[in-house]
Amino acid sequence: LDTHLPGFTPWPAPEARQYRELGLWTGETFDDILRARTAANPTAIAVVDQANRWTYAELDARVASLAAGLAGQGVAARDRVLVQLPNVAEFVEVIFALFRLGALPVFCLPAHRRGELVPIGQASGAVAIITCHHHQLFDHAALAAEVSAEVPAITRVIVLPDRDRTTVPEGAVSLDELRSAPQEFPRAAPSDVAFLQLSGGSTGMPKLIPRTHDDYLFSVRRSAEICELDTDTVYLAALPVAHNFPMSSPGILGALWAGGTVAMAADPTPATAFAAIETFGVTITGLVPPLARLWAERAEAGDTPDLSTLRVLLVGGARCPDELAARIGPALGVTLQQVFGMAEGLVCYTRLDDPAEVIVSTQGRPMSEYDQVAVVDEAGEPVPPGTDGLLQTKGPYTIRGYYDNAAADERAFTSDGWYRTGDVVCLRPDGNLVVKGRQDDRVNRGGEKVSAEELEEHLLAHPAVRDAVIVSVPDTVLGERTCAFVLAADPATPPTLATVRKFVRERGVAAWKLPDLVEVVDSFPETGVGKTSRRALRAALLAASSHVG
Ligand code: J2J
Repeated sequence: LDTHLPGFTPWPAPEARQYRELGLWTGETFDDILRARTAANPTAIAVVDQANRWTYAELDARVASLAAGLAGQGVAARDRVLVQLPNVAEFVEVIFALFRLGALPVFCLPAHRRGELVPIGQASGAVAIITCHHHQLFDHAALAAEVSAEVPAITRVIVLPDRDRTTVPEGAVSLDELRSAPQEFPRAAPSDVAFLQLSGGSTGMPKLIPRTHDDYLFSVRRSAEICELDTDTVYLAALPVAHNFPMSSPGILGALWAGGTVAMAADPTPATAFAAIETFGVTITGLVPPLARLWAERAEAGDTPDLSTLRVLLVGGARCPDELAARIGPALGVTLQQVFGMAEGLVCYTRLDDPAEVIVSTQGRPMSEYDQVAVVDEAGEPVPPGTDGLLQTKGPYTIRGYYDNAAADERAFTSDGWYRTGDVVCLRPDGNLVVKGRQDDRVNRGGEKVSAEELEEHLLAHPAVRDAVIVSVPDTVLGERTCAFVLAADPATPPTLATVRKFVRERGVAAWKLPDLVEVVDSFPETGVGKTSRRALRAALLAASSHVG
């Protein structure tokens, strides 16, 4: 099958041919991998969580009957389906059932609300949403019903019942009642899109990332090799599993690729995750830096469950301070592996046998010798070696365009197909990258990205706000936090942090996007060209806070 999903930008034919000839793209699908691992070792444990423990044979059987059930609901090959599930075994079952059908999961996060899910539903053209009933006291079934009411194409709401009940709300279909007798479906094309991932920090029109079986499986396989996974691997999904990092670096898919075990942690706190490590015999996991700090502090304090099975801790998603990087290995008795990746493609790792200096002070090097990286200035010209510049990349698993979004492509890709990451990096002579910052106004709040533009739009809708500018401010816990500089509509009644946060929350956005600080000012400093100077605002805030002491 040579036709691709409309809205997907394939790699140019010569590159695609080269990646195939080199054996980087193997022509396998995710469903092929599950079937092959099941055939090879049906009784090995594939997935565990607090309530479930499934062998590969059991997972495969569940996938077969759920795929048939979804087909019975009219979900067909190439249909997009929003998946909003917490870290539970059923996440794996659902996405592999969709793969078996040739339908495309769209990976939403449990923290997403109406303000994210509606635009994602519209942009993806989704026909269904699969979610849980409650998670952390929030009614996801009710949210899904709202989203389906607002997005006419979403005609089915499929809900995983809570563990202590069997029913789901009116109007929803229970995932448990859906399973039916297995049937055969045409095999998906390896070169076609397998799912849509989300880009961090996008506005109104979300940027959806189309990843193919060929390209993603290559990155999963290389990641599994670099992280030395095998059939004894137990990977703990501690971060929300729909993120690209716990999904694929090496993540749950890496663990399954290697024939190992996926363990799901209900949340990433030391209390929950340490118990999971002991219970499931976890060997490897991944965290963002603020959580890695929490884990290290907790372990340093002593009296923890037995963590001796844990061998590797990946840390990424945001810059890991060198000081923290140096603490992690000794505190947790692990090898630290830094990972600098992006859902659009390129993933860099430090290697397990790298010298300590490399592991502690760099974000590693690309996983493949076929990754191309360039460090350039604003004009796109290469900067001298060893100086800071903007990272651009292309290669066998870095996309050539977003899903059906020409305006975003125009900004994010060069005319010859390089992805402009927006990251400011320094490429060392030894080939390792050090991440220095961002070119744009995106705030990296402990790994969760906040688009300044998106948050500003929400604030501008508040009647007490005449104008607003979001800047990132350094934070010892999260790395960065969001500060909203605000011009009050009426200086006599300036908006407060509490009212602004409540307002943004009620507009239905993920909690991590609520501003951390509000500073009411009389005017915004300007750059020479009449644009607001975020740099000057940031400097003013730092100066003011040092006065306060
Ligand atoms: C500094 N910034 C980093 C790091 C990502 C593995 C790991 C992470 C992601 C991810 C991922 C960083 N130091 N170690 O997809 O497979 C920032 C950069 C980057 C952006 C991508 C994976 N690791 N970042 O975080 O798509 O700014 O992917 O461009 O969410 O996170 O964000 P995202």
